[in-house]
Amino acid sequence: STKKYPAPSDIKEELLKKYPPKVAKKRGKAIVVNDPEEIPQVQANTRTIPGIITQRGCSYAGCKGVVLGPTRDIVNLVHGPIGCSFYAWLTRRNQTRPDGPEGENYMTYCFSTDMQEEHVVFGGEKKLKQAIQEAYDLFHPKAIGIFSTCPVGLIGDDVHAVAREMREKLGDCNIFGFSCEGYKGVSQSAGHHIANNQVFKHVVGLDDTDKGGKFKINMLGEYNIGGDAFEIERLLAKCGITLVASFSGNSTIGQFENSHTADLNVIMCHRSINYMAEMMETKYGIPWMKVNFIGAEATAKSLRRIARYFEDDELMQRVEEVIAEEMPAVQNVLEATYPHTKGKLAMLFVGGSRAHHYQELFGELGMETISAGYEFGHRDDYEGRKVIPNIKIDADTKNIEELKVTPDPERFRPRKSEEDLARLKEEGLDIRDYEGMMPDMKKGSLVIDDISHYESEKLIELYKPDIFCAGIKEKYVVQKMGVPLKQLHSYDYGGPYAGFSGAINFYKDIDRMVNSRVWKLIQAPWEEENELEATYVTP
Ligand code: CFN
Ligand code: HCA
Repeated sequence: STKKYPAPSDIKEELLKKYPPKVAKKRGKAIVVNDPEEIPQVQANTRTIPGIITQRGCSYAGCKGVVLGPTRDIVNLVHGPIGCSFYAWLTRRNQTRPDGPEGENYMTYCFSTDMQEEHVVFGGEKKLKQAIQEAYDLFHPKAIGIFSTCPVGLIGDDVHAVAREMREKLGDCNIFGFSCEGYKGVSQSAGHHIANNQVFKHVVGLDDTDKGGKFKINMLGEYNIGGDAFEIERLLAKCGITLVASFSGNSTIGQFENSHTADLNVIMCHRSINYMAEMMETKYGIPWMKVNFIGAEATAKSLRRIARYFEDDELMQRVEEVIAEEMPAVQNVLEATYPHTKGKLAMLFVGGSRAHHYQELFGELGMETISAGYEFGHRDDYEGRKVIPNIKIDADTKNIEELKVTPDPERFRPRKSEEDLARLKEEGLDIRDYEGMMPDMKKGSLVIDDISHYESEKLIELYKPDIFCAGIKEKYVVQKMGVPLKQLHSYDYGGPYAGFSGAINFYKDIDRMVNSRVWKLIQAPWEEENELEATYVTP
């Protein structure tokens, strides 16, 4: 890049300067200057320091909003005050086809027990039973999931006992609870884990029907934000790959029940769904492999990896044909945008996988990601599995129980033997090889976990990036600073950004954003009036 900015170590120092010593020491461990050759250790998945304005959300958001939210035919019933439901009501832009072949679809509904003071004082189980009965009478759904919010855990309502009782009473409705109170764990991440456990325990494996298909996969960690899953489904179908289940974009409970019949799990967002993949491998023998459909090159590579895994010449040839068919349109748009986007600087602070995945797309536009970080990623998401081979996948989440999973004597079927996997590795397909954010970022880029609001403002001042990618809480402050912000959560109003057509959409949107002069014309309120400055009290 041609832009000049201070050395990353100076920037780090500048970010920490304002904090009291103890806070600076802790934050310092979460801010690291990257070196892909010698990956530094980064502090991640630790509690946010109180008083710091974080981007993070809660466990309930990770369980209800993220993992179960995109399911179509499970009634997602929130046990708690109405606000918890309202703020998780389709705000994530997980889509559903308006034109069917849906059948049941409850995604647009907002189910809540509407907990009141009376229930906090005298208990809310009765109200919960009534709500389940009401949902059942109205819709006769195949399944109802109950999500605990903070007060439920505080007063001790037993949602699992209620689920059991109502399941027995109603007979033909699968009812299960999630103890995903917002305060569990340190972020959304704990909620992912809780969601994985309960879906695995109560749903996966219920339907053994072999539904046919030669190359059967599940797509894990794809949530159909802005219609991404539709584009991926289109590509898989075009290649002749059968999608048994998707966890959980555009999914049905029937898919989950049947998902153990697949021959491979491919994982998009490893952070949110790795638990499911590990448990399915242990119990049923289904191997898993990381893929990435964000970026045209990444999409091509991922399709080739899947074809390679199945070791089928016809499939490999078909995948090449599809890539050759799709690429010219992508190249055309890229040729038109690249000259305007080349050399521009991006910063990505979002979630637990996109801050990494979207660097591919920016790379295709010739843009450099100078600084990036996750809200709630773990160390393996940053440092990569390869550099820390013995990392226990979820070692640092102490307060979420792991399910005890053992091979199912009847249904365990190793899809590939250890020898097969070793041979594939020799031939260039190491299904266990996935890299995190840092191996893919340049030396000297600044990696920051759980970035604070203050730090992001400082970063923008110092780097003057051409685009900042984050979420709704950051969007307007950043734009008032004269920098366009692309929401990498909801895509604002855009998308899909996955696959080949998604890449085209992204190139066009980013070109428009980084080359618009409108942001520079804005005068922020604090440029007109005196700013109120506060300093931390040092104890
Ligand atoms: S769709 Fe995913 S891709 S599931 Fe996760 S870690 Fe969130 S909701 Mo927002 S956009 Fe984000 Fe990732 Fe996986 Fe989304 S980067 S924060 S919990 N996320
Ligand atoms: C969540 C959901 C979220 C929030 C997005 C944002 C999403 O974490 O609860 O902060 O703008 O993608 O909808 O990540």
